[in-house]
Amino acid sequence: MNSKVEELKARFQEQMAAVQDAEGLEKLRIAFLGKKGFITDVMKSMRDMNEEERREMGKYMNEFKGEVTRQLAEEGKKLQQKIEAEKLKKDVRYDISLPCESPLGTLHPITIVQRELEEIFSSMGFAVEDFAEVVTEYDNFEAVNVPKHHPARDMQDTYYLDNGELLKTQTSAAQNFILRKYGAPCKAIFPGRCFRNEAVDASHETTFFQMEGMMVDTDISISNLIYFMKTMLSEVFQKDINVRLRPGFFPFVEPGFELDIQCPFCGGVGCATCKHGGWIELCPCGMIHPNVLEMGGIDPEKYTGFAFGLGLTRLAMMKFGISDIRYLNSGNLKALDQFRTL
Ligand code: FA5
Repeated sequence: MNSKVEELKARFQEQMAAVQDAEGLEKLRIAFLGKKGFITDVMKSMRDMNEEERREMGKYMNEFKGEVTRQLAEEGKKLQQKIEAEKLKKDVRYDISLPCESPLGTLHPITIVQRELEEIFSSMGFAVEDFAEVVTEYDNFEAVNVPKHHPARDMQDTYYLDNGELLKTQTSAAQNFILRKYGAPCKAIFPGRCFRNEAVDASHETTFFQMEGMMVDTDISISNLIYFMKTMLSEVFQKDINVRLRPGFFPFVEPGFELDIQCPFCGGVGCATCKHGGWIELCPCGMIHPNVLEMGGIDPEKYTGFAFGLGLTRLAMMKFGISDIRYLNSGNLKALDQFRTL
């Protein structure tokens, strides 16, 4: 009986000495420890032995099994170390003090303007919020006072999902969420990507960015709106900017306005950017409609507020003098690299 174990031990040592790699080691493990391996075979054959023989054989085999397991693990570790040492030898060593050959990336012009605006508004106490791009019809339209079949929906056709949700057409889709999250008083901006089924041209894209802002408190009036807009635009263009309000219709504000800025490039004299009119239409805005406040859980008898929906993409175009909106989504690095600022 002893000789049988001795023979197995010798066979194991012989085969272990011949192991070259992880694959060979695994084969050896299966040959000895596997379900149909030598050790299992011997263990099974113990059923036919008498009790004394079984006890003796059991002891030898358990010791042998432990030894096999230990040696396999040890050899596995050695092989792994060998592999890593070889890999290290092959590794190309870089001199990190050498100048970088590949060009550095740069932030997208829209990201640059978005971050700048976030900083300006944060410094004025506004929270910066994010919202989904796929939204419900309720958030995009109903919650901002645009019920089903309202003609204002025609101007904002978009892409619908099979489950009835849609790609948001305006950052106003987050108004209800913001009002419910903060209640009153509230000061927040929420930039975001918007989608519309548009005929694409130099100033219209199917995918573009807006930055919405809202302020709700007691006694908020249009003068607060004008103050914040003027301060923000003067920071962005690094000079005093004159603004004017024209009446504009949006179902979620009453009264509603189009805020124009006096052309920062020609000072209002007239140039190609302002199409020689001296003013540039930049930001629809107005006093939040009482229905919208109410749907957001805020008492319109007690609170008032303003909201604006800045065309972030258009602002970036203006800031960097980009003549065609299509450059911005083109992924064409040669085109985008012209607006490198960092
Ligand atoms: C709105 O989307 C309103 N939600 C804005 C608003 C918010 C009004 C809060 C009142 C209170 P409008 O559809 O005009 O409004 O879009 C706002 C701005 O988004 C536009 O002035 C323009 O700068 C930009 N914009 C709209 N459509 C496109 C487009 N297809 N491509 C690029 N920019 C666009």
